Amino acid sequence: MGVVAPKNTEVLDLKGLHLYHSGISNCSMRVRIVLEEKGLDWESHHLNILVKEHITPEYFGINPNGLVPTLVHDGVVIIESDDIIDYIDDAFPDPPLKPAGESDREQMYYWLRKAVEIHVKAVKTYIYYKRVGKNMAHDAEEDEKYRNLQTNPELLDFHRKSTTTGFTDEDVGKAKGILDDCFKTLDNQLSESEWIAGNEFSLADVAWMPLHFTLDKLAGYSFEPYANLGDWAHRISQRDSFQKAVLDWWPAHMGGKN
Ligand SMILES: N[C@@H](CCC(=O)N[C@@H](CS)C(=O)NCC(=O)O)C(=O)O
Repeated sequence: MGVVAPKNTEVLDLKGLHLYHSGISNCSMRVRIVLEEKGLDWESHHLNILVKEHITPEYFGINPNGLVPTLVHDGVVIIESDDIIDYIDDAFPDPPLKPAGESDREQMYYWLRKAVEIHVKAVKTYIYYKRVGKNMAHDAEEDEKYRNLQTNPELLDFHRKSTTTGFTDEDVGKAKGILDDCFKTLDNQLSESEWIAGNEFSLADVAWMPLHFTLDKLAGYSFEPYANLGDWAHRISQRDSFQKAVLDWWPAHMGGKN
């Protein structure tokens, strides 16, 4: 979706880079990783999604889906993590996080879009079923507030399921099937190249590392069968950006610092 015209016009006056994000959110991690890789100064607007700090008319006025992350750059509002990190790489090209070669770049965009495309049906469904949904207290008044603010049908349906019937074994089986296919393909890819889209670290690696991290930490998804992915994740975990963007923001009650 990229750039949006916000209803909450207060953000139009913001100068510099402002990130609305959550410590635990894998989509927010992507943006924080890119900001740290590029050594940019940014202002944090932290919203704890576990206690629904993002479910307010003010925030829906900035991001019409009521999701984190949202980047505001000199008053320009950008939503959707894949579009945000692509935008940052264009606006601040040093060091570049898009491969120079055409086929590597196509591969990068394929995996970048894929990460976002499978988010609700696979990643979110699997994590909520395994972990988050069970820990989230539901309150009728809060649920009504959400329904009044949310207009996106896929998100309304997800919310309805997670607050009423829960996800079925079939939903979760489908989610796991999608994840298994992706990780199997990525594991094969990483036997041929150092990184997901060729031999340079790129936005594709940025997009998938948070999925690896949160599926492991929050949902106990097993990466045992994927040795190349294990090696790739280890290499990323050694980068400064991983410490600053992922570990430093991981919630304290889950063993992190935030
Ligand atoms: N396609 C969006 C998905 C954003 C998203 O689902 N964010 C999650 C955290 S990773 C969120 O805001 N969850 C809170 C909610 O669903 O209310 C993106 O890539 O930015």
